[in-house]
Amino acid sequence: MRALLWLLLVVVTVAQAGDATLAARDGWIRAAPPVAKVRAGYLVIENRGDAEVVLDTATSVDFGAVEIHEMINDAGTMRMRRVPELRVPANGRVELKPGGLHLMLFRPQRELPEGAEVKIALQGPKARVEARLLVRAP
Ligand SMILES: [Cu+2]
Repeated sequence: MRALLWLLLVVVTVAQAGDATLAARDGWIRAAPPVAKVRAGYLVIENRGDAEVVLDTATSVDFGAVEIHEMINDAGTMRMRRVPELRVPANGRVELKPGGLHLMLFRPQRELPEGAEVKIALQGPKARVEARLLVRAP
């Protein structure tokens, strides 16, 4: 029975990993001094499916919390604010880049010098994608 459960778990995991609708690429995190408690992360998410995909949760074992943010021009001053979700259009993409949408990475759980790589998972009600982000200078 236990072996069967284990097998089921493997099958479910493979099924998730095999979902090729979404792809994440060009992921990076802005290099910062080791004392930095917050980092900014960027990436491109592509949707090869025929339906819009919503992603509303981001997690990483390397950070205490991950939020989706955007920069807004508030009467001439650039500010950022949390957004509830990312919408990746059908057969399209969403770009997280400096000055726009980004991931806000709180409380690093380990040292992240230039060259380090972290994994981040983005998830929504019907989709999930994993991204690798490389720490580097802009
Ligand atoms: Cu932010």
